[in-house]
Amino acid sequence: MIKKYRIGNPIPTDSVIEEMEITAESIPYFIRDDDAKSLNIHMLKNDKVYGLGETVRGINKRGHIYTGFNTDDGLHTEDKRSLYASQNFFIISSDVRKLGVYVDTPGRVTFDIGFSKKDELLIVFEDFDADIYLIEGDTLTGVVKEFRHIIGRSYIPPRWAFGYGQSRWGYRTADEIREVADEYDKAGIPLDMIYLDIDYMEDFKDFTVSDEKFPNFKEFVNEMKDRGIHLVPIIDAGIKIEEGYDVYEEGVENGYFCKKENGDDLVAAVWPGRVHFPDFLNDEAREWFGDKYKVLLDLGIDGFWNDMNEPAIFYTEDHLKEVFDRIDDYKDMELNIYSYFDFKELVASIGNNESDYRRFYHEYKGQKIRHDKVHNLYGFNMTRAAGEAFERLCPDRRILMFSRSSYIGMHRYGGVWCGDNMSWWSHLLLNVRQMPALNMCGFLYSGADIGGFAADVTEDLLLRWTAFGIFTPLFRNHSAFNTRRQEMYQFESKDVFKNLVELRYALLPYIYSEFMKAALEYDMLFKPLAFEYDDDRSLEIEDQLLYGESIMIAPVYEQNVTGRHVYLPEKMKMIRFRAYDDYDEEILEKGDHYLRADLNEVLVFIRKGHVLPLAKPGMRTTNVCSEDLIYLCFEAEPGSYNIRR
Ligand code: MIG
Repeated sequence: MIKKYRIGNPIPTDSVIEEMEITAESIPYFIRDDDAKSLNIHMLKNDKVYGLGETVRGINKRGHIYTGFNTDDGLHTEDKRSLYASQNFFIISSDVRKLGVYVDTPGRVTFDIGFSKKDELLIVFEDFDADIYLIEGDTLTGVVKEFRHIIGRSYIPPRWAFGYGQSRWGYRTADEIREVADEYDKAGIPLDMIYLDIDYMEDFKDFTVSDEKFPNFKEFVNEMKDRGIHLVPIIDAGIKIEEGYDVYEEGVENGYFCKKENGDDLVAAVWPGRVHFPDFLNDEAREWFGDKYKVLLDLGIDGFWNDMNEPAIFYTEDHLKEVFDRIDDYKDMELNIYSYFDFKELVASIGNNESDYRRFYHEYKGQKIRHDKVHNLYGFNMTRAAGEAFERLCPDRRILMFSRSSYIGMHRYGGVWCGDNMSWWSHLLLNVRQMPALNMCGFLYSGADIGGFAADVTEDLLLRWTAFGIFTPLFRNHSAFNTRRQEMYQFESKDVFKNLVELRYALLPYIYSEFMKAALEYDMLFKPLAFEYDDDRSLEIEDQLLYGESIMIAPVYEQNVTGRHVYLPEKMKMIRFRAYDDYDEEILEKGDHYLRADLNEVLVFIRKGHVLPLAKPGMRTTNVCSEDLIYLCFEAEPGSYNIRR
């Protein structure tokens, strides 16, 4: 059962699409404190808390404090409270109750989940205006499904977007892209996508392509498409201030950019230098910006990733000026231990400074609203601009779209990637733990930068991360320009990478079917064990996941090991894959096992009464056919598996 309550006078977010009556009574279970602008709920000793989407730490969120305030922070350490997304839905769960809570508020909100007091979950609002949805159900999956119904169906990408994609910040020319495709083909490693980072643009201007670096872009897109490879360009939020640049000029002329208090367009700086930010919250501006994607669609592009849409800010012109004014004070000063830190802090304060979010306004639903009040909706509405435009421009085609920043509601228009992680083993594990939480909030087409974005990857980390990445719908290897090259063909074990990616392609009928079921039935693709098993051990497993209806996975996320402990909540059939057509099978009893999983091996466990179909892989998703499948079964008939095409 789901009920909607209201606090104050919330700004609508459009995250919930179902019309619901507001319940007149006060919010049950919670203690409301109007002075502290908080809601407080007591947690039972064995309550677990699941959800909150893309955040740090474990599957069970208890014991940390999280802030819903979208932040461009490239260092995802466990002390962090905010990352790029605000996905304010969680479930408090024990054998006594399963209570889903969606806190719908577009501004800053903090979830203190047993951080200050171990048995209290305290929600503190910056503005005490919010819609609160409470969902009581018998099962975790039931609660999730009810929630997902009211926020609408999750985005479904084109089928080819379930292939493998190579990306890197720093592919500067068409020839470099050709080389990536050639090397993958030479190594026999399947590939469907190559991503274009900001390097493809002319001076980092959205919807332009550098003629010098990518001459005859349209032909190039076609040439790659003939090879079965989709080019997927990045789009940034900031629009370069430059006379003669149509996007800039139209935006200024029509008043489509975010404005300061005095009505001037806000001037900030990001990659292109000085920029304006489109007001994606303004219906007209959103439509205008969405139509711009047509420039690239017309060149044959059919997928995009939206970046820097928290929005990330290197500095605003006004704040920079204030900093320069204050720097003068330090000129004649000898920097002692205090002033040294103050000075450093002062200079560092120009980037992603929260005070900048109070310097500009949106025209949202007929009202002028200061940015910080609706901050978490910015990336959502950038992606919505694109999604709504695709519906207008090419209603019969699916376009690939995923974003860095997000809010619930955006899941209807695109997926997410988890931003700038590091080539760290702990971030592989974080990737594992974020997936089910993202799924709960509706974000099905998601994944992290496989191998890690920043820092230098090692071959074994990339192998292990790939062995998990073959299960994430968004399966993309991405890295920053100043790191060790991270394409699979750069490493010695090309054949192992080939086997892993081929296994992904062999799994495509299953992955696609399970993704479609999750989308159409408002279900999750990745589930913590606790969602289907209620024995004490299952409730605490943080490094194994159920994946679709048939299997459990247990990724290896530690260096220098040749196996791992796996807990089986029931009897299952283990498949130890070395390749799609080379594997060991063994039926294992419920309980604890230490299982070998070498660098070239992937552990999959078929659940009782279930079937795992496998196709013959191909170099592109289009070569993988959903007919003539091999069926790996555990006490089930092959015909019982329902393939979705
Ligand atoms: O400030 O476009 O998260 O994936 O490679 C960095 C360059 C801007 C951040 C994205 C990353 C991308 C990078 N971008």
